[in-house]
Amino acid sequence: MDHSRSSDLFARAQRVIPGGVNSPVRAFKSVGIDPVFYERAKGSRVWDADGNEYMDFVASWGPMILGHAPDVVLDAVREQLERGTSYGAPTEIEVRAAEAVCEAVPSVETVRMVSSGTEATMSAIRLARGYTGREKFIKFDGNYHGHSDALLVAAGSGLLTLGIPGTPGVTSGAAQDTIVLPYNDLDAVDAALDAEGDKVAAIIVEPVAGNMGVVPPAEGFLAGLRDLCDVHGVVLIFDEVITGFRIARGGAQERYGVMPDLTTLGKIIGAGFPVGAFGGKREIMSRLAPVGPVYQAGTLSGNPIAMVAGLALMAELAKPGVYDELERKGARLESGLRAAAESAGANAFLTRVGAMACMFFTGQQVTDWATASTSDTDLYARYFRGMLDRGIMLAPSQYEATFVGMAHSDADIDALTSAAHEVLSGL
Ligand code: HOZ
Repeated sequence: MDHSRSSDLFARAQRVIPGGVNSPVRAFKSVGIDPVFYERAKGSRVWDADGNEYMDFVASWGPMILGHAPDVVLDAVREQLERGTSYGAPTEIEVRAAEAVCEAVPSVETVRMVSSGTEATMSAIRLARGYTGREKFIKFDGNYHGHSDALLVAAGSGLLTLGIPGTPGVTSGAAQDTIVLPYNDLDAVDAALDAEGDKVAAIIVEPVAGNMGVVPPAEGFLAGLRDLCDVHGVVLIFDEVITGFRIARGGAQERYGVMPDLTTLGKIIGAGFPVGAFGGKREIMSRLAPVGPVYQAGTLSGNPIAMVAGLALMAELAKPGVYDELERKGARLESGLRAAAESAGANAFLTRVGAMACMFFTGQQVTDWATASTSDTDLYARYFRGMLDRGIMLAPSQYEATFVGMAHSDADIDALTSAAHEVLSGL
C-alpha cells in the first residue's frame, strides 16, 4: 500500500505542529510507521490522502457509532449552518439536547454541556470539591480522564502508549491531591477511605476502562464503590466519555445498574463534534454558577452545530433494537477474533463489553493496569501493520479499544476477523 502522500504530509506537519499531530496517539509512534493522514470518511470506511480505503474500527475513538457522516446528522448540521454557527447565547436546541441526555442517562437530572471530555471531567472534579468542601480525589491506575493537571496522574491512553510515566508541567501541588489505586481493587479503596475518607471529595472511575485497552469492571466493583462513597460522603463520578450511549443507551450505569452521583460524557453526544457534558444529581449540579458558587463556563458550550448533530444521533440511538444490534455485532467480532487467535495459536486475551473490544497480546487475564501492561506491544505493532496492509484500520496502540457500530456490516466484521487470522498466523 502506498503511503507516500501521508508521509509527505507528516514531514510538512512536523515543521509547524509539534510532532506533526494535534494529539499524541495519532503519531503512530508505538506502531513504528508514519501516521496515515485521512481525507474523507463515510459509513464504515475511511480514505487516506493516498486514496487507500480502510474499514474503520477506530470510529474517531468511539463516537461514530452510526458510522461516519450519517445522513441524519449531515442534514441536521446543514440546516443549522444557515441559521448561524455560534451564538454564545441560550437556544432551544441546547434545551432539547439536555432533555435528551437526562431522559437517556438514568442518574442525570440536570446536565451542563462543555466542549470536550477533558473539560467535563475537570469540571466534575471541581464541582465535587466545591460540593463536599474536600480536596482529594481517588482515580484508578490506567484510567484516563482527559489531560487536566490533577487527572493526568497515572493516566492511561496516550501516556501508556508512549511510555510516559507522568508529565512535566503538572505541579506537585496538583498531583498531591490525587490518590491513585489499582482498578478493580475494592479493598484498596476501602483502605484509602478508612485512612482519609474525610478528605476525599470524589472517586472518578471509567466504569468500563477503555483507555488501557478494554477492561471490564469486576463483579461487584462498581456497586462496591457506590456503597463506599455512601458511607464516606464521597461523590461517585462515572466517566462515561467512552461508555455513554455506547455499551447501552444509558451507558455503564444502565448496563450494570449502579448509579453514580455525577456522570461525564464526551464526543458521542455531539456525533463526533467537539462536545462533552457533565451531569447528575440536581442537588450537586445546583452548586454550579449561576445558581451556586462553583464557577464553570465556555463560549462554545452548547454550540448549536454540535447540539443539532448530537440530537440527530441521540434520536437514532433511541430507536428500538439499536443496542441489541450493537451487542450482536460486538459478539460477532469477539467470537471471530477469539477463533482467529486460537487457530493461529496467538498468545492473546480478549475483552469485550457491548460494541467495544480489545485483544491484549498477553497470556494473562487482564483486570487492571498491572496485568494489561504485560502485553507485548511490539507484537501489537506488527499486528497493527499487518491489518493496515489488509485495509483494516485499528487504533495505533495496544491500549485503546476496537469499536464496532451500526454502519459495520457482518461482512466488514468478518473481513476484520479473517484478516486477523491471516496476520496472527504469520507473526
Ligand atoms: N485515548 C484517547 C481516546 N480513548 C485517544 C484520543 C486522543 O488522545 O487523541
